[in-house]
Amino acid sequence: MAYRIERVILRQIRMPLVHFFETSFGRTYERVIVLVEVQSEGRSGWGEVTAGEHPFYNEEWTDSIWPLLRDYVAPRVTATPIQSADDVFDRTSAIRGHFMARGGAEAAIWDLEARRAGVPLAKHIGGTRTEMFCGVSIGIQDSVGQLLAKIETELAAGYQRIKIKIKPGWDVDVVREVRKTFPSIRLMADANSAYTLADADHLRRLDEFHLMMIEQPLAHDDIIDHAKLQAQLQTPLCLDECIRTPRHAEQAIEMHACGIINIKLGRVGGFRQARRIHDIAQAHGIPVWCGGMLEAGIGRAHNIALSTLPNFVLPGDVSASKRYWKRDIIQPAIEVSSRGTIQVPAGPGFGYDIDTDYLRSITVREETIA
Ligand code: OSB
Ligand code: MG
Repeated sequence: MAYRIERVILRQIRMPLVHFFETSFGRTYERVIVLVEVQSEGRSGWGEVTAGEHPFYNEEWTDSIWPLLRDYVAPRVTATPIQSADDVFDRTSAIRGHFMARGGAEAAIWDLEARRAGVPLAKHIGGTRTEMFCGVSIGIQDSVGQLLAKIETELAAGYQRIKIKIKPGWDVDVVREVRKTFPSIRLMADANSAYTLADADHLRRLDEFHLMMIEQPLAHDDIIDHAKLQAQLQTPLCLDECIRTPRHAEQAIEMHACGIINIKLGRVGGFRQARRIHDIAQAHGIPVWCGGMLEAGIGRAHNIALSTLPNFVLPGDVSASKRYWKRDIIQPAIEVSSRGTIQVPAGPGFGYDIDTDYLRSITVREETIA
């Protein structure tokens, strides 16, 4: 049953974070997020573009998304009827990169299609789980004491694993303190490309702390150096920034550049590519987990659907709305059980309602492409 996307509505919203979030490339106090609404036959589907405010995680940022979606993606998805959301990634394949902008629109169309069919998005993408496992990502803090206090709070809330951000000067000594205080928790570290292969000896000092994995220590675009580093470490590497396409996943696995893959919907261009990467990893016995990009509720709800695919066997970075927002843009807010799980909603589409009053109040830019 083909359907036509009649309208694409872009919105930019501003939302202050409850706590700042610091990675090796800087601090974020407020998110500026682009949302994509697609309309067809009186129904809407919603997507969230996961790019940051600056082109530091990848090349996309808040201001690159708008013209890309308006001038390149919207014309391609409205031109002719959609046969299946699974074809949408290919419609935009003439565009090099810009996976987050393209993925935001693709995810909106998956949501719309699931709502048309009256099924949960999780089921529509082929997911099987009814609950997903949650960890938290804790940014770089002003002191180790603050970090230990935050970890304590998150463990008490039930989260199943703790990820801390590291960078040169905030790494081995910090991890040692965390391990001393919490000897048996599931712990990992994410460097967001803050090191080079010249730091291999230094990074090897992390082996004694039995981390579940070290995420993306080296350059955002260098699978080969990660393979060289992995050969010198006991701790499994997990790739985030490096894996943008299914082919990258195949190459990284073939070269033993990682033992685990973090899948982010935006980074790879949406559900179709995410599922392919998931399937490749599964076929090779490589576990995956769902990463986060400080999403508001819509992106978070899409991440929950993605995490229902069977090879999402490790706790990811998708956690409760209240860790980020005083008020989320969806209702109800996303909650995490005391066992550190999120119940996958059973309603059609991504399964939450848009809080339209709140959304209107935080919208700073809007444009309709018909
Ligand atoms: O590398 O996983 C990352 C946030 C912004 C950019 C990159 C990353 C992150 C996180 C936060 O780790 C995950 C989250 O809580 O959404
Ligand atoms: Mg990461």
